[in-house]
Amino acid sequence: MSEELLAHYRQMQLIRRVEEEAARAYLAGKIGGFLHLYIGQEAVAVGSESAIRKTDWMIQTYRDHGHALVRGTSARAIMAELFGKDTGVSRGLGGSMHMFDAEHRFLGGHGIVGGHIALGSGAAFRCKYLKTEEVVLCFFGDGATPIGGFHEGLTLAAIWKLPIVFVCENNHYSMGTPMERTNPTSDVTLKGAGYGMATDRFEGHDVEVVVERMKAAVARARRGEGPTLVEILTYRFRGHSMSDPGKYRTADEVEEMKRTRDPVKIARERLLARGVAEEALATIDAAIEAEVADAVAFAESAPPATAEQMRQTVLAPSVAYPPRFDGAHAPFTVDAAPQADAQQGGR
Ligand SMILES: Cc1ncc(C[n+]2csc(CCOP(=O)(O)OP(=O)(O)O)c2C)c(N)n1
Ligand SMILES: [Mg+2]
Repeated sequence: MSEELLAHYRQMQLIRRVEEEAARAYLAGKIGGFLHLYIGQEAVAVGSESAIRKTDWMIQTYRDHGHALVRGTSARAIMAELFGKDTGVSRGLGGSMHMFDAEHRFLGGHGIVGGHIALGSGAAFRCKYLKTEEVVLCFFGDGATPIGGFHEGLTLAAIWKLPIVFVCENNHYSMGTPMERTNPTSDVTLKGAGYGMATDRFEGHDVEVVVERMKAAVARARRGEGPTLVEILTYRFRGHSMSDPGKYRTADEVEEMKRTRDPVKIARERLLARGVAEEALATIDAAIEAEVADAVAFAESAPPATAEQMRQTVLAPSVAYPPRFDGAHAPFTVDAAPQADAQQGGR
């Protein structure tokens, strides 16, 4: 038991340290765009990964660094992605919100709230259609549950008994809006019951609890008994994104949650209580520090994307760049375009 918990502690600590360093780099101006941290919620991704096989699938919202890490994306590839480098997991084009790793069966990284839930059902349909016995875990926040895509995704999964577990990571806020202002009920599982599917609801600060409860839902999906909606009550210790003034909750509330519901702290204290030596944890922590420092150095040292790399990854191969209309090497201009079109009979 301690061996497994040690591995989970290691993963949670890695997620936390990667994100703390990402926040630091963001404030130093080295990371652009959005950055949504998962700090405080780590037990959900780690426990869920432990309940599935490497051949199963995960799909997640924009709060996706932890999920990519547990699937197997390296800290290097994640950090390089945040730094916008070609060596990043999405070749630097996705950034924080769009980590995507086909090799590790991680289907993103999606920026539109609720937009990926029907995609999760689609992936589960593929598993059922091809009889692969694989399962899809589809994660989203409390703020996604009033969205149309949520209801469409759940409806299809229920009708077709798809092998999918919908995991609502209820951290009680959608940006700065508390759940009671976005949902008529505080119990998300009532919505699953409305679609006739199995449900479960529990606090997700203790990784061992997450593993056990997720295993039950995954087993149900694998047995062909259809989807489960699991609501996991969790809490994010940082702002919604890096530009969150945090005025919608008190400092006391955050401090209390950190004191009583920090997944890394809970795991650490349990390991010590089970007789794991302080030095063993210190050794793990030191290895993580080295891994994270290496990831930052890797991300920083990679050259920025060249214009040619951007062209190759943004435009379809058949598109000339800059666009040419007459075969000559004249750059496209607004004035030249209609004339060129006319010469070629229009396009
Ligand atoms: C369709 C859509 N509407 C609004 C937004 C802006 N937005 C980004 S995150 C967010 C809050 C979502 O909260 P929740 O689903 O609880 O996830 P959390 O950020 O708490 O993990 C909103 C409204 C968006 N990205 N997509
Ligand atoms: Mg939320």
